[in-house]
Amino acid sequence: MNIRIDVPEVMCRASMKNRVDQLAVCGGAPCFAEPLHVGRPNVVGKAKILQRISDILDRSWLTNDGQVLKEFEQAVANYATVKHCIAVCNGTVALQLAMRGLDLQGEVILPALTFVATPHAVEWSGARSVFADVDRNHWTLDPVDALARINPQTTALVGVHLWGQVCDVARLADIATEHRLKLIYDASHALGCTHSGTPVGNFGDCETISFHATKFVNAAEGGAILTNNDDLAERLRWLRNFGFRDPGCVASIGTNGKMSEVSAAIGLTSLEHADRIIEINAENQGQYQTECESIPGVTIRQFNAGQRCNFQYVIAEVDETQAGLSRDELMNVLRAENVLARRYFYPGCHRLTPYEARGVESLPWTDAILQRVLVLPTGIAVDQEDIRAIAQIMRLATTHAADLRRRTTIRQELPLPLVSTHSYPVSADVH
Ligand code: T4K
Repeated sequence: MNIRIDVPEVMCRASMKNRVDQLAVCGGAPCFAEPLHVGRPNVVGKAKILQRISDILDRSWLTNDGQVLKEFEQAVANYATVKHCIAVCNGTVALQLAMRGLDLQGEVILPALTFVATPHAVEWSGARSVFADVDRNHWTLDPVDALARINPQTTALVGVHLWGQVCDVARLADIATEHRLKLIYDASHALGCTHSGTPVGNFGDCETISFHATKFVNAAEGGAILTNNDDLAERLRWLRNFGFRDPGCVASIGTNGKMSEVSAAIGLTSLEHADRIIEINAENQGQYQTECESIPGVTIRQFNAGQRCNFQYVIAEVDETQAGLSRDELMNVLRAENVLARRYFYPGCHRLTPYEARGVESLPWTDAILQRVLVLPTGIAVDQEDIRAIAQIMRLATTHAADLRRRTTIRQELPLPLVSTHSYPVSADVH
């Protein structure tokens, strides 16, 4: 699946800045004429997508276990070398169905350092989220803290392979076995990643994927549950289709979690480019690492070291004492330059309204990490020149931190545009 992608000609080239007074927070023009988003979809294989959609329309079979959906499920299963892939309408529903399929009740232990969809899915399934801290090195569910929170009400552990870093799957499996707990992984960020050579999709009772537009393989909206468990796979197929076991025979309460043929067509085409997108992401990650090496207090985090990684997120860790600027101040500097850096998943799920009201857990590593993390743009819409310009902005800002801190503009958090009106060229040619 290593297909060439003609990386789009980005029209809005950066203007390189050399002096602090050129920074936008000091009154200069933004470095980028148009916003550079985190999560810009990798739109690839446009001609192939349109051909597939045309075929779908000709067949007049738009959803409900269509031909393209089956092809997509098989392709994902092959890619992850897992027995079953059950594709659904999004990653949140994938989590909800996984939890329903495994009959989670009582309490479920999970990290607070995740997108809010993870605890929400626990609550939708009727269980209660119990947040545990993350491991200081990997930033994934800490087996020691998870173990300490197990009580007779606990029914499951949910690990999150955050930003492609695979959890400590061996220790979590041991704990789950010893305490007879179900084990689910939210692998929304981790398709294509491996642990000890085993691809994500093969761990725990099942793993869930997101194919949202912002993911490196996308179906516009989509998700999937991957499992090697035949019974669970069968149950999930009923659950996704209103509980129908056969036409006319409802086996259980179900929902409508089906993926349409059009989404499957986009997903299948995207998956065909997965390896090339990973190569581009890896190049971007390497370039960020090189460019940021000499910036005090800014470290580009290396995920899943020694293993295969999809590099779909580039994470800068900002150490305020060395950088002279806080993460938020640096984010404001970048946003003023039209680099829409994000501080995912601040302030942590434990501090979001529905969960905070129950009393905030003490999660020291989660809180510390969430003060330092800045997610930078990557994917096929970003090129090496852009990365050089982004790094140069951060270098100028940290070099002149004391000067910048005297300005009020550095404390102004610019809102993110809800909908972008800018049209990026996409790659139409696939070879
Ligand atoms: N578990 C984890 C660990 C997850 O991270 C997620 C989702 C889930 C579960 C649930 O999976 P899904 O149900 O979403 O399949 C985004 C995504 O919406 C969400 O999928 C993702 N994680 C989360 C980390 O990020 P937002 O609210 O930050 O931003 P959004 O979707 O508006 O897009 C971000 C930026 O991307 C925008 O500023 C502009 C750009 N963009 C976005 C879209 C949708 C485009 O340029 N084009 C587009 O079509 O949530």
